[in-house]
Amino acid sequence: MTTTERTAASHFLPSEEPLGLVSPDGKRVEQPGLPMPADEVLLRLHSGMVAGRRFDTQATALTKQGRLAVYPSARGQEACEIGAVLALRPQDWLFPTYRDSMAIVARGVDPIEVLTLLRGDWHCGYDPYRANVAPQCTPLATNTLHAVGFAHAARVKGEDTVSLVLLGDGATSEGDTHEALNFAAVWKAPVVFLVQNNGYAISVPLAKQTAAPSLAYKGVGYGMPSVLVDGNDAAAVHAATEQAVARAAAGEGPTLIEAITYRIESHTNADDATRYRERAEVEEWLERDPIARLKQYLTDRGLLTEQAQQEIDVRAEADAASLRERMNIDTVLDPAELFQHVYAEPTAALRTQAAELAAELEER
Ligand SMILES: Cc1ncc(C[n+]2csc(CCOP(=O)(O)OP(=O)(O)O)c2C)c(N)n1
Repeated sequence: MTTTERTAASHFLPSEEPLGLVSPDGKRVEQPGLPMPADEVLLRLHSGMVAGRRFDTQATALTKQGRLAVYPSARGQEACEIGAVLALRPQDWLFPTYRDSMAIVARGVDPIEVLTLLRGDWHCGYDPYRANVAPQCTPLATNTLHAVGFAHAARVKGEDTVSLVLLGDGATSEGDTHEALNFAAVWKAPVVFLVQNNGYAISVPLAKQTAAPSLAYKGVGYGMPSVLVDGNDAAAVHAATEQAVARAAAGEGPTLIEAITYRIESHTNADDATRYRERAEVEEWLERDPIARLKQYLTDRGLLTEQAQQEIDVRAEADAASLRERMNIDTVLDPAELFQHVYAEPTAALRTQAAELAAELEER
């Protein structure tokens, strides 16, 4: 390729300020090039975020009751989780992390199956092919490579499938992310990278993570359009993701979206965020709540009535109650399952260990 054939860098550059469509106080913001989703989509974003938050608070409560081993809350990140997932087409695939249970529920997976991993049972409690959702990845950034390989393979097979991969600000420092971005751009793989920049990688603040002007610049270096968006604005996240999915599906290659948001809770229930961040900072972000702003916008426009809001709340409450009841039933696990589904043909050592375990269980 000669220099003249290269795309100008400016084509890839993100905006200076995050793109938004609804301000923190619920007012419409004009954003050239980023269309406002239809009213019906905005209503689905709103009810999805309400349900997502209720699921999230329920899961957090279950950790306190000893029913869930660990839960990384996505409270405050609802606009990213729901906004991005609702922009996917049925045939697309989601590649989530441990933080993204809410997004998987929004994709249609039964919440109790989603929590199987975090409950400490099977690694993945749901059938990935039923809702096109890959297993949640706990090793950081490994899902970026899975998403690129999957998308590339789908294209080779002539399928119209886009991969959406969710990753955190910390994960952008992993080598895997850089390999994934490079291959995605070179292959023009149909992938959308959504970086949820929630300010922290456990206790490491963004300033200690990167010296880049924004994480969106990481896409520019590899040759892909990079978008900076207000991650607490569900309309904007949805619109940016939908555009990126359309580009990918049209064969125009990957997009990196950085969504600026904030993790309201601690990293997980095993972490204490008060040890590394000030309450005032959290308060500031509570003012930019993603649900409150869209609700305000919809209410002001007469699209969301009090009765409709009540119905949404009742539904979310019923879903949480059902999850709670089902999580209160102890699972019965067969220890022999430890040895299943690892190798098609178990190794001699594994066969011996399985026999030893069976004998030990027999003795008890
Ligand atoms: C390869 C790898 N290294 C380290 C860890 C330990 N670890 C778990 S979460 C985390 C921070 C991740 O932060 P970020 O990517 O910003 O995502 P967030 O948890 O904020 O959603 C780290 C270092 C891990 N899971 N995998």
